[in-house]
Amino acid sequence: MNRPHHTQNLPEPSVISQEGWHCSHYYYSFDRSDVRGLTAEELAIARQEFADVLNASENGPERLQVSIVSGHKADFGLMIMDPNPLTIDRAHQRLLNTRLGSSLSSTYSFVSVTEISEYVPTIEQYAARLVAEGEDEGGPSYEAKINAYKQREPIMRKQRLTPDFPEWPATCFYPMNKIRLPNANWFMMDHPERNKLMAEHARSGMEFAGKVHQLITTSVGLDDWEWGVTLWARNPEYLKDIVYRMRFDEASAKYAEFGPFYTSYIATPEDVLHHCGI
Ligand code: 76R
Repeated sequence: MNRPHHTQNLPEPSVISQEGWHCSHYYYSFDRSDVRGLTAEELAIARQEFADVLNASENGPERLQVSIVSGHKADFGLMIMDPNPLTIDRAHQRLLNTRLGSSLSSTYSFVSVTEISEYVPTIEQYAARLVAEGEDEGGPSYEAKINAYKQREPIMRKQRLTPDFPEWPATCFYPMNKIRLPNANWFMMDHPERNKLMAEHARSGMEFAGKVHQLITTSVGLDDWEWGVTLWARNPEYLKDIVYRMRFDEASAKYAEFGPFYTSYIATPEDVLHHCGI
């Protein structure tokens, strides 16, 4: 059969990411009055079911992280990643269908996907940047930096598209936009200008190496904000430090606006139940 010319090199229609993963953040609170209506036996079964659904399962998503939320925005949160957005949503639905599901209210969710930012330099761009910063092209220090970047690049690529969750106790999620005001419109600036601001941003981020990991997921066209920022920190004080530091970067100071912040602590499903007294 002759296919129309314009569809010839197109991929098959699919919900699966072609590169990277889907990523959703879910937040829930317990309705205690509902839980109190359960007998001790029902509660034991319900608790077990809650833990089973959230502990890694064979047909479950590639990544699922549970955390206890600080403050009254939620009791706990899930961050779930998978190539298939329906596998992610299925984990959320399975939780709602457990015995404790009817005692849960969903307080917030955020849908996004991973990608390699357009501001991550290619090896060539990285080389040009080194020369612009005064490195002697072809010199030993230049060569050493290029080689280090060549080794780092595939690891960073994997970490951005299909990340492993860091084993640090504190995490913070918030959505953000780049503003579109007549006197400060991120999307009206040309690429080199945005690139310069993002390079400044990346430098201040790198000052937190070993203290903070970041995952920027994109939600343009998918949710109410343009990006989701997930931070993991060796200690929660670094969350405050990094976000404060970045407020002074022009990319944030002039162009960013932020949604609600959800600060939480990595936990097992059993920890969540114990912590919440369920
Ligand atoms: O991806 C990379 O590591 C390369 C450099 C880099 C890019 C391209 C980088 C580094 N970021 C990039 C893009 Mn970031 N980032 C944020 C926030 O609170 C605020 O003021 C802003 C929220 C934080 C805390 C943070 C941290 N970053 C982006 C983008 C744009 C995506 C696009 O347009 O494609 C946004 C919205 C954004 C926001 N960033 C870093 C950090 C940290 C800690 C780093 C250092 C990299 C590392 O150590 O892994």
